[in-house]
Amino acid sequence: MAVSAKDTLTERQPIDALIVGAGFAGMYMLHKLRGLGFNAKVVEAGSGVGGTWYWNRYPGARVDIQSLEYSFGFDEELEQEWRWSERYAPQPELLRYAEHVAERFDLKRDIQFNTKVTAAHWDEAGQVWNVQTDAGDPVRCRHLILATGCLSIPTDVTFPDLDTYKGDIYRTSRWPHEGVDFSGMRVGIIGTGSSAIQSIPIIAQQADHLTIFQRTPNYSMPAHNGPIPQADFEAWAKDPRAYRAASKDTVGGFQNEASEALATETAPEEIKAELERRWAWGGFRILGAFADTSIDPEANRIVQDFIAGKIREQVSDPAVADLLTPKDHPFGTKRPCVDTGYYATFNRPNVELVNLRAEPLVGFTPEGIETSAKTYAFDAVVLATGFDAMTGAIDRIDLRGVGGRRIKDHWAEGPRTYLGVMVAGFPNLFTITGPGSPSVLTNMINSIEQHVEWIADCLVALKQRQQTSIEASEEAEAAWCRHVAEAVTPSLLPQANSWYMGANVPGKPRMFMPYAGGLNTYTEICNQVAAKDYEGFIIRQGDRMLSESRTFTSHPPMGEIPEKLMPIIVERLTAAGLMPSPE
Ligand code: N01
Repeated sequence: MAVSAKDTLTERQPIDALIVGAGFAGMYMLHKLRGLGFNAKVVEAGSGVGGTWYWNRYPGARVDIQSLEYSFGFDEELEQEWRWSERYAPQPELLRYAEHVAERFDLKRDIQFNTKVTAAHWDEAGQVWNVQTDAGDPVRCRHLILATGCLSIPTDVTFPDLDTYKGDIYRTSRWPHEGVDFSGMRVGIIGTGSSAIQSIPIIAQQADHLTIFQRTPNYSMPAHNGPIPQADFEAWAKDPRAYRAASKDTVGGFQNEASEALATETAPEEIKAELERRWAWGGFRILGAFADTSIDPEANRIVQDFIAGKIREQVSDPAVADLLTPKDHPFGTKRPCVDTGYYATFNRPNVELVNLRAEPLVGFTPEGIETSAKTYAFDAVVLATGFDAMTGAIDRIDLRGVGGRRIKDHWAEGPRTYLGVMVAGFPNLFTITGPGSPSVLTNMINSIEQHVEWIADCLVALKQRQQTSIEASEEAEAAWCRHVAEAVTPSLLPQANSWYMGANVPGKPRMFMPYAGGLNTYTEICNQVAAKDYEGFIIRQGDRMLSESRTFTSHPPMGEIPEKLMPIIVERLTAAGLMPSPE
């Protein structure tokens, strides 16, 4: 008789590792641990693998990092046998890829679908996690690995009288599997983030009329999607290992021709040529044009003005173009969007832009949406209103560590982690791409591979020495949080009301959550920590403390900083109390 994941999850002996989530992170973690001889299982809330690509099925959904780089590199055969059809793969193809990976490595036999983890309590005496799911029987595991995704829980945003609305309501993040046909309908969409920017052009082609409710415009760059350019494919095919290594050895985990030139020291005609070249290339390449745009407001303004010009070029009504131009945050301080035909969509006669800053949204009526100016009638409304990012999936679990301490209390003033991987007081709990790691500032799949491999190495090291638990020390966690702040404070990133800052969720502590020091630097730090016998971690065997390293000293040396930027950096670090005031 076949044994299912469900049967083995209820064994009396604790399993080695329970992984929560069967997205790319959970799938690779399972594969890696199984290969190392661990008894690992996965629970997944959805009915299939794919995580982000399982849930976000809205029209136009596709990846914003080139597919040649947004795919697994851990297995050469997998890499060789899969061919992406486009530069930026669409969601259905990404889901097929996830399914292919699951099939190829026979993952599903260890995944229990349609199951949510509701609680996980650390049992100090037994040195195990007692995990409760909504599927019934509790699970005991030595290690609990949260592969729950950074953008997996939609915000709880609601609107007055939403329940009175008689039409259909769709959320981009929970799109019906059978799809939606908007033909002949009057459709409204709330939000203008990446999800909306990708779906609007497609919905506009289908719907009779589309009304877009915008509160804050975003920067969006053209994907110039299509078949993978031959030169790019050849650069990859020549040596996929080297290509992958080059992607990982970058700040963002993808190749971006990052320049060291300063915009403020470059002649205007050279700036224009460089920005045009990168705009024509498409996607995030423009982010790497100049080294000072992420720090110096004057340099950032140059790119802002360039993009404003591009919006004016694409949108025929100057008033609409002006409304679509971001003015409240520097370029790159919210995750920029990558679109296919977004701005041109506003030239269609069936598309209308409503500026919620001028006419705030009052609520819903049975017919549609009411603003302070008028009521708009719709057959269907789409909510593209975003996610409770980075912490949402974790703090919805009743997670309790040593002494019953709740993660929610530990994170009351913002998420605290060591290396974005472990939390003080929560032994044997790992987060993949958790807060305090580069995660959402990078090509996620390269971040995922780094995390999975580091966690797997850590579990092997523990097993070899028969150690039963590992836990971040309070001191190392505090030092890491300080380093996370040091990494972001010199930049303009904290200046936007972004989901990176928790600003899109009322009551959420304002704190820049991801690590902005770069994937390459971060990887080096994690490797150093491991090489120093897991510096900053407390390691136990039963109730015996085996090693107690409380410090974190593995800071990387500061890279070379252009002299011109030093005063800004010093001023920001000093103002934040992260550097003593110069006498
Ligand atoms: O969410 P968002 P998203 N009334 O938070 C508006 C990734 N992603 O799902 O800015 C009116 O960016 C809100 O307005 P404002 C990517 O990392 C990647 O689009 O708060 N409006 C905003 O316009 C991305 O950054 C891809 O003023 C309200 C929008 O809703 C992240 O996911 C594709 C409102 C939310 O935008 C999140 O993107 C999609 C209210 N009460 C997503 N509440 C790829 O390309 C919210 N809004 C791979």
